Amino acid sequence: MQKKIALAASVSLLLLLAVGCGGGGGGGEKTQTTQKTESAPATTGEPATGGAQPAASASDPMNAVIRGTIAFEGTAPKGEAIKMEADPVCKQLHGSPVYTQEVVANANGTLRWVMVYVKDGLGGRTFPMPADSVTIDQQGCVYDPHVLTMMAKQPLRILNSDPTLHNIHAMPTVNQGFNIGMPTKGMKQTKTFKEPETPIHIKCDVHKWMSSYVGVFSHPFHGVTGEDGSFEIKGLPAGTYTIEAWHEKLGAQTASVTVGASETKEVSFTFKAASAS
Ligand SMILES: [Cu+2]
Repeated sequence: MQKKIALAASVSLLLLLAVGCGGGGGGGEKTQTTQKTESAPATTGEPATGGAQPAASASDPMNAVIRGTIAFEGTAPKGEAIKMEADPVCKQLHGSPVYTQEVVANANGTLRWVMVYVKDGLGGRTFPMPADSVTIDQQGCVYDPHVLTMMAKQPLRILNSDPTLHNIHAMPTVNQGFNIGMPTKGMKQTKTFKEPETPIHIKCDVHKWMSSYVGVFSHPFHGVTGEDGSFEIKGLPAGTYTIEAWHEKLGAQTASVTVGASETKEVSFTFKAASAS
């Protein structure tokens, strides 16, 4: 008796499958899906650090740009040569003095090593993880780069390119910190910060002059100024944003910027030399 019921059930299932396959919609849908994938709009620009590519849609195109420069007013403090004698290996790695990277004025009157990022205005949007990891190297007994930005949960590759012991010590307050000894040249480690947190201070417990800052964000709209002091945040949806510029010695400034779809807006900040220096 039970066998018969089972058999009947199998036959019904076969019939259902046959109906499903023969139905007019199936084939068409498949083609549509393929087309959708192929014709997906290309992302309209890379974010400041070239990481994630947020998905765009017709109703919420992500192609607005906010860009500008970080001007520097006044005289930068005299670059202080780092005393690397404490570790002869570090000293030997350099033929000429190495200067601190705290306040670095560029030749064009701008400021280097400023983190610039969207602080507010993205609402509840979420953004995919960038495909690439972010790298910090310990090279010549300084951190390269001195300031970097990344997304939460994005892998942070830590390298030691020096033939000496470095002890990289991250000191977040929201995230879990880490403290890793890397005694040999070529050592690698990978770490992540799970939550957005800016800034996170990183230092070396062996070489007290070694210092770096990391900005960790829930989105890909961030970057750090380089030798021309400019920044560009691409691939934004239209909206009103709070843009923040942060410098380790000269503080933070914010500006509110409204940008429409496909629009580019300029915003600039001016940091003044600290009077005490
Ligand atoms: Cu070190």
